[in-house]
Amino acid sequence: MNLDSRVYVAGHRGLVGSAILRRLQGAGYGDLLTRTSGELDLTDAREVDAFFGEERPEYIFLAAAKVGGILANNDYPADFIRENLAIELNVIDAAHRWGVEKLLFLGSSCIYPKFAPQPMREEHLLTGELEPTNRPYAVAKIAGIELCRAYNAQHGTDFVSVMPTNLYGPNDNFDPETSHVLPALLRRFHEARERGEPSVTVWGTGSPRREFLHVDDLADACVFLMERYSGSEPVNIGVGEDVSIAELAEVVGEVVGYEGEVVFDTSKPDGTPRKLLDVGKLSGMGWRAATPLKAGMASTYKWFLANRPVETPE
Ligand code: GFB
Repeated sequence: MNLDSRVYVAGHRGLVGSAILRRLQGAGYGDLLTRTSGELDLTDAREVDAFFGEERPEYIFLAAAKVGGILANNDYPADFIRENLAIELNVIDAAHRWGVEKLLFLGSSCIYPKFAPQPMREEHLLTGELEPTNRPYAVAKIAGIELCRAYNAQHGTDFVSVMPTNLYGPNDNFDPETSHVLPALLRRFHEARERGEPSVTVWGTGSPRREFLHVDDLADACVFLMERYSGSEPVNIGVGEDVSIAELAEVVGEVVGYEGEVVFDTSKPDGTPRKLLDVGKLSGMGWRAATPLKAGMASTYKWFLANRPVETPE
């Protein structure tokens, strides 16, 4: 991939897609292609085929997906599997038929088995039962990885898959119910401090452990791999260390400046106890994440304050 390659970033308005677009623009890539979901419905095969025929992208970052936190996955299982399968099948098949040079597919650390050995290596995929709260999403994402592998084997395509850990950063979803834990707690602690609430609730027991990668680091790793890696084995992208949800809540409290009590709501699910990635494969290629958690969280909080929906007084 070079600076005048025609690069399509699918899902450019989302957390991952917007970071990849920022990274490519910053590096001087001059022929970038984007479409909003209103302009192009990636779940519609005919629309996708017409788009590929007109625009002829050469490289594709497939960051478009239906994503959400543990409750969203629990509440809308059919949407998560249907939309993600449709997007993957349409884009990967069209990429082959229209002779795309290379495609990078985004998997996720939550598609590894619920009790995979920790830290999880790429070969642990499909070696055990999945976490029930997001199994539909996980099966769809595993299908995407298998689509890339099968097209590479049968058609000689160059479609690679990456497995990012839990992500955070600008353009994340901060909705209290459907978001992931880090943005959800940033917003909840912020509102608790603004309203002078004596305590703030964190879901679950606080004991699950999670690894957090800033999305700008992920974008950098995706461009790094698009330029240097070919193969059908997925590549983990993470920071190589994790924190408990309770420890995360402490850091959120420090960043937001909230000093009230943290209460754990054990009626909410914990999900997978731990999902730390083994990042040996990627670090062996010479890439490491650059953003420490507290610094990344502080910059994300600043972004949230500048972009949060202004609360209209009743
Ligand atoms: O971030 P999260 O929703 O996703 O939950 P997963 C992580 C942990 O944070 C769980 C706890 O143990 C939650 O119980 N948690 C505490 C909270 N407070 C909150 C809160 O206010 N909101 C949320 N959302 N969690 C997701 C998958 O699993 O990982 C997705 O469901 C996706 O498919 C994502 O792949 C990367 O890390 O448990």
